[in-house]
Amino acid sequence: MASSLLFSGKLLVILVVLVSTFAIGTMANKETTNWNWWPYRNHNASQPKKVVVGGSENWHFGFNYTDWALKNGPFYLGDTLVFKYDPPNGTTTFPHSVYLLPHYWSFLKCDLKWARKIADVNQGGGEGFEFVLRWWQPYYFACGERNGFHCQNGTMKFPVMPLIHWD
Ligand SMILES: [Cu+2]
Repeated sequence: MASSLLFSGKLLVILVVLVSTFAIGTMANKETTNWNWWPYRNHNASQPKKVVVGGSENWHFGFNYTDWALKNGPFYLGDTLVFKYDPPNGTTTFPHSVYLLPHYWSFLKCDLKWARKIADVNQGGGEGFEFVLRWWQPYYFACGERNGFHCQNGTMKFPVMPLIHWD
């Protein structure tokens, strides 16, 4: 009887240690995601940054931009997203563009009906098209070409919820 009490005591200690380790791990992970329910965060580098969407991949068909945004966020108010894509020419078979979709449902469906075009097929050349995250709101970016086909089948879409600098 005494030994089994001792045993369950030990088990409890192990459980507590395991659970707290897990909790710390989860909190650490949260720091790297874009989807923090609390918009304020301590942040040393308060200079707005300029980020090329997709990094060296730029803005093209078939790259997972939602995944890219999750891994490269969080983004902050005042940050600039740069969309780079070739304007149409003799060799470019698939021109691109940038649209803002109005809400999560249209984002899921790649429904362009109420979307706002923010950059046409020619604006991604050179230094690229720059978009500043000015408002504290979710942004749903998508390529609008081929009536949503690039968005749906080419995964040319991603959400951004900018955070607010606390310092
Ligand atoms: Cu496209």
